[in-house]
Amino acid sequence: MHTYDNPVISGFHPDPSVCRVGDDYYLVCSSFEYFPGLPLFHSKDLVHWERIGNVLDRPEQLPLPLPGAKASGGLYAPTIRHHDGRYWIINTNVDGGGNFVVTAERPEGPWSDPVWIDLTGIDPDLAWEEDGTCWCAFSGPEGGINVARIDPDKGEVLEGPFATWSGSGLKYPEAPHLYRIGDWWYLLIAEGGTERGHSVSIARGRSPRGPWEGAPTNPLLSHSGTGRSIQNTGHADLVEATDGSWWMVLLGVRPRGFTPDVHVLGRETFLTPVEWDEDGWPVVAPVPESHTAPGGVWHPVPTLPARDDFDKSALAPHWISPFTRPEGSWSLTERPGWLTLRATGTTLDRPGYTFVGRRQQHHDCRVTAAIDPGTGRGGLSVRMDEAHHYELEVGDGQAGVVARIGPLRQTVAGRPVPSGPLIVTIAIRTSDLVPASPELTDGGPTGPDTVAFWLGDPDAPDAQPLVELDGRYLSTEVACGFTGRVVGMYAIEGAVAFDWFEYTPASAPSV
Ligand code: 6LW
Repeated sequence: MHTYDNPVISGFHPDPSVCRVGDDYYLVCSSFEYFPGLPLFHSKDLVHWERIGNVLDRPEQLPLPLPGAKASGGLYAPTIRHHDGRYWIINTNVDGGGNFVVTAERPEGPWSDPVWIDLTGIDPDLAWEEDGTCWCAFSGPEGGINVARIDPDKGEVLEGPFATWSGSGLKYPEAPHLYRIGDWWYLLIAEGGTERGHSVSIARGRSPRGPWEGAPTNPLLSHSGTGRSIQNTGHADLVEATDGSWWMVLLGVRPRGFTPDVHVLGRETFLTPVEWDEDGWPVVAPVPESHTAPGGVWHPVPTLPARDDFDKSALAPHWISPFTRPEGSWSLTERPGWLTLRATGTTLDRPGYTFVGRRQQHHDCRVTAAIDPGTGRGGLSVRMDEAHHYELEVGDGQAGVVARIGPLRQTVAGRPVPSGPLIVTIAIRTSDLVPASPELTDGGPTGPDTVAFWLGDPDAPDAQPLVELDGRYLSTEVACGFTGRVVGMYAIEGAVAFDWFEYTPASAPSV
């Protein structure tokens, strides 16, 4: 038997939804203001997940820039299901249009353009009765769980919506999923809010209309008030594995640092086993740091390459951009073997800039890139949002570190650099391993990590350390919102070219 470690998808991949088609599992997550939207993964064993693309990767599917978009806006929680020979995803664009359905013959796509549904609220789900009747459960604008009978092909509401079972009384009942299992319909929800009080609850009835009976053991799952290293567990989806065992994917966080401890990687996707008791209720153990893998299959998949030499004709699907990625803002052909970014905005402090990055997926990691600023200005940035980001910026013969924390913005550690290509590095280390520099915290409580900036590769003799900043200010608890850190390349003046980009987990195995 094999053992897996949680999270099964690290970095900000919240609100996971999973379905099984034969021996294949597919999983989709929220992506908020980032383009392309809705990352889609494939697995043969529920443990090893390979990103196979993004569901919304065409401007006509996702009008960009998202009108009036803001950080943590955009695409909230999706649901993926397979029915009648097609893959279905229902989702909410809170910054443009509301709830919609997209379908595909193959999970790799192409996915259809959105069919919009006149339902308000978030966290829509899809479930079909045997006669083909389709139900959409969702978290209604009044804060309760609602269900409506819909035609998902036409986007028509045929009945309802009407309020239904909304949990055991905790705040924010949301993330509903309907399942027909045996003689029962089950309604799984999250309640308690996506912070430390997050939990999973369930009810059952003889019809999607109810009436519903809540499980006597609700909440089924909560880490609230425990000392577990995984917190905020909730927003779950159930799946029966090929061997007949049952599993739950859900979101959780891995906080770091001194109390009140903060998380920097966003809400990640975790996997935990589900048993059924003699009364037909699911029993969910606390989410384990590691566990015996689902039986029968162990199917490792290719992990993200550490280095991208930008020698392909398209950007790999894990590259994401906040709010938009207009034609002409990036090129892989202008300078073959380089990614050339052209400025569309003059600052990272307001949406509309050119940025191409990837999720930070490890607490300890190093990002190194070869940059040629030419006559432009840009560099490497680690960001939460427009008001919380650090960057190593090169331009006008100078390299400097810029820190934006809320209303404060400071340039530190500038120094002259020769023209032409140079190597720049951001090294992120957890405080547990490397106490933050005393001058940073005056010996006070340590944050989750430190973010160090180097000219050159830190392992090279000619490397020059610039400065080391406290990582707590790039955490969700400080920045607020639903995402996690993204590290990437940007241009805010002219054209800036990148020969390669390397992301190396400092201690954890690559995902
Ligand atoms: C998601 C909802 C939630 O739609 O946050 O806190 C939203 N819970 O379930 C974004 O993740």
